[in-house]
Amino acid sequence: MPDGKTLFEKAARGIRTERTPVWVMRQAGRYLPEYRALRKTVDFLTATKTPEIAAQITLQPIDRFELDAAILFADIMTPLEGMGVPIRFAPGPIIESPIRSQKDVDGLRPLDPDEGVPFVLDALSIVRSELPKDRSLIAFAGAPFTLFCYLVQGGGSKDFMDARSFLRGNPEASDALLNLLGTSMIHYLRAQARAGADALMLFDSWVGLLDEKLYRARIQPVMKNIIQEVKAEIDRPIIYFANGGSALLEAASEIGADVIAVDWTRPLHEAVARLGSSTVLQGNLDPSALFASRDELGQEIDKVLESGMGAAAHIFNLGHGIHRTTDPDQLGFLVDRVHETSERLSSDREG
Ligand code: 1CP
Repeated sequence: MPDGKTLFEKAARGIRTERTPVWVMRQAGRYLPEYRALRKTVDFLTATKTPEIAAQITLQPIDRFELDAAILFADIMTPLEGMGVPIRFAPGPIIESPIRSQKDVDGLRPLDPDEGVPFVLDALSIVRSELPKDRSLIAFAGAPFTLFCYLVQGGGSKDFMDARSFLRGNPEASDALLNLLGTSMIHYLRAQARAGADALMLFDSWVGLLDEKLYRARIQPVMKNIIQEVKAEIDRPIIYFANGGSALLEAASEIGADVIAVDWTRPLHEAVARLGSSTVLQGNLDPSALFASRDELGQEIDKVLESGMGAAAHIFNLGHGIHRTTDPDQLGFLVDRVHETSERLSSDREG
């Protein structure tokens, strides 16, 4: 690492590396026996609010596998308590009093990270001091539309119908809520960068429920503003995950993020064909491929790596979070296979 940049950071900035960096969404979590053991002694909310425990869970997958990045153990809903929304987890987030009117929106306050999420900032600085220098630390925030979905719906849902109807039926209150979430996430991401995060990620897990016209009109401006305001203050690569957003790929790529993370429904070479070869991509193995035989899993991994060769750079990941029933040894196999195949593909390219 002579120039002080990790493999992950080089790729995130569009530089091709001698092998493809790899990490997986939800790598700190329930598929790991050491996580489940720890969770028997402490509930989820307490774990996220205790810096030493959050740091320990963040490092669990790093101790086990040769991953290029750690992602902080927290949740997209973690900063919302600091905005005045009580949340509980069972295991997904539950909001007892959903936001359903302008009055409800007026009752919220913008996030002050030092006051609302000091434990996240402390956890990041612990992890950064313990993480090997050649690994990067990713901090994240929920994208405003995805947070809006949970806040208005009151919890998880297949189609977030109440949230989407509120977006159309109460446009002024909705835009006020989206903007308040946008401003709060700007403060949150900047604070996390200052606390030690090397890269930032925005999770837009439910944005694929929107059509392109609605996304461009109501969501894209909020997203553009986040990227612009964060970048005006700190220089960190930003990854945007627009899950289920293959119809929104062009619109999502216009917000100014450094890396576009894609789900597994379209191959990476299609994303390159649509967005151009200066695009940096993250993804996109189907998480269910980890349940296939080693033969088939190996072939699927190779296909993703080959498909990503046309991008300016590629960070290997799953197309969504690793499932909680996954055998951890399958992830070990994945990491080794990504190393082997991507080294071979890179040297073929050089030669
Ligand atoms: O019981 C438990 O131990 C809690 C399960 C759990 C975990 C391990 C939840 C509840 N959140 C998390 C951690 C988490 N959540 C991380 C940690 C770091 C890592 O990735 O390793 C991250 C990045 C998240 C982000 C998150 N939370 C997202 C965005 C990514 C995605 O998967 O789409 C979303 C949508 C959530 C909401 C959430 N939190 C928890 C659950 C079970 C859910 C999904 C609920 C639902 O919609 O039904």
